[in-house]
Amino acid sequence: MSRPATNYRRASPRAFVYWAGVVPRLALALASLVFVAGCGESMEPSALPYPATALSRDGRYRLEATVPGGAPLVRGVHAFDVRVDRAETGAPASGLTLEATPWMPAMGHGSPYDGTSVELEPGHYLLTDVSLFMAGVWELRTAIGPDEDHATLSFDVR
Ligand SMILES: [Cu+2]
Repeated sequence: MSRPATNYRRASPRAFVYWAGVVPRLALALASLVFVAGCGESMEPSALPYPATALSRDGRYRLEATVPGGAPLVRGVHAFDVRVDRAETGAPASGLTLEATPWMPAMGHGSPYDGTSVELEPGHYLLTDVSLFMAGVWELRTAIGPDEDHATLSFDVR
């Protein structure tokens, strides 16, 4: 037995109710996707101060970091100019070793640090080959030897 054609007419109000519920949810999901994809490309000024500064965890050192070319940083491999002063006296802190771990806090991942740290002049260090491969906020988590102190410098990457 074939079904009466009226079945189709009865089905359509239900189909309308179904789509009326689904379409706004799809639109919302799509809109949030666009927002997530777009926020890294934003050309709005960064909320983070530049040059980046930090006081070390144990309060020994004050750090200031810049990148040739200045802010905003673009995705890629960077060399960081880091000036380290003794917090108490403001004198350049020489003879330190700096080791940086790039970290993206919002996404919980880092990037391998293959670079080196050299002291160019007293208290002025160069960290080479720091890979910041995504747009967003990156931390440069820096271990400072030989005192085993730490400092975190934050950068906005476009
Ligand atoms: Cu990431």
